[in-house]
Amino acid sequence: MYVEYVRICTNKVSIIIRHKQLERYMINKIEELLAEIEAFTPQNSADVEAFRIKILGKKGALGALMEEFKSVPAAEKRELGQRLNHLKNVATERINTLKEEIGNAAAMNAAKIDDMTRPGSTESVGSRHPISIVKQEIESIFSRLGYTVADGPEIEDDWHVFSALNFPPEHPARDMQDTFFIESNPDVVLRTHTSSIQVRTMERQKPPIRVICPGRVFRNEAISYRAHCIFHQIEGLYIDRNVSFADMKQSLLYFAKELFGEQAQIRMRPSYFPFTEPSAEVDVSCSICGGKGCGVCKGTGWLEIMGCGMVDPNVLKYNNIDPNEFSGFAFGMGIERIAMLKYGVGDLRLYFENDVRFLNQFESAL
Ligand code: 2NM
Repeated sequence: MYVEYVRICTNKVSIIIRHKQLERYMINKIEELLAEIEAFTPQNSADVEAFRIKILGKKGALGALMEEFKSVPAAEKRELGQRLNHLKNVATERINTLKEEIGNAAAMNAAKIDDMTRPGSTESVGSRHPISIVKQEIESIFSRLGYTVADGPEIEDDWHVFSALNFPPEHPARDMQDTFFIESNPDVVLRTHTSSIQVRTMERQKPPIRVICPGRVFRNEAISYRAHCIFHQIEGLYIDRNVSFADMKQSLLYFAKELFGEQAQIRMRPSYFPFTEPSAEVDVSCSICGGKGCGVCKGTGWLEIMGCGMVDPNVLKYNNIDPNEFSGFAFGMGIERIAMLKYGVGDLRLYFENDVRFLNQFESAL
């Protein structure tokens, strides 16, 4: 019995000793950590974060103490709990302060101006698209001849794109292969030329008419270095009394000289368009070789720049203009093609890719 009592007794004593030791151990540990927190001098925000994890993290020093706190007898819990709380508050506050200080220092460093005479950084400005530059230049040349600029819809109907322009019902341009139609309604088409704007001009206005019509046009074509399903055109129309082929020739010569330089010459070759009769292709003398023949003009000395012709009497009639009283000429050109010749760009697709390394190379006064 006695032996048994002593054993129980020493057990109790050893438990008490163990608790006393644990309490002392924890107080020491808390003091140590408080000292460590005070001495901590991080170099950067990564240091602070590593320190936070070490002290306050899930498996950090505070967590370990909390775990041991569970074994502390109730009588000692009050004092030790206060100490642990104090440690947690000190650590949290210190880490938050350090985070803020380091963040501010980084911002200060980034904004540091070490040379007050250095020029400021410049904003990069965009440049006008080459198609837009050439379009404006062409508009400007014809405006000096008294033309005004007109606009119209890209989604059109059969009348404005084909019928009013004397395209016969079986004309190949009306084929699905060449023209984009709306599936549910074949009367709705994407315009294949900007002549549709001129039909709309004739609807609104009586002669004299002097108008140029720039815009996007759409054709069902395979894309290559020289063709695209979307491209830009400018077409011109001049209707008045006694407008002659000679007037057209002189106007287009003036245009060629303004665009390509005083040395430019033009020639006309017979051609065919449904809306003009007679019709012609206009070539300009090659500005690369001066007409002697080179790679660009394929040895001919000439470059094709546009089509033109005297407005077919049928077109005038369809648009309620009396062909016995009025006559006119019209012309049309692809802006991409003119821009290719002007800038020596070999691949038309560059105009549609919007690569700034390409676009940056163009400058304009306009
Ligand atoms: C071209 C070539 C020749 C043209 C004709 C008309 C209109 F409205 F008077 F009928 N507008 N555009 C025309 C004439 C267009 O482009 C190559």
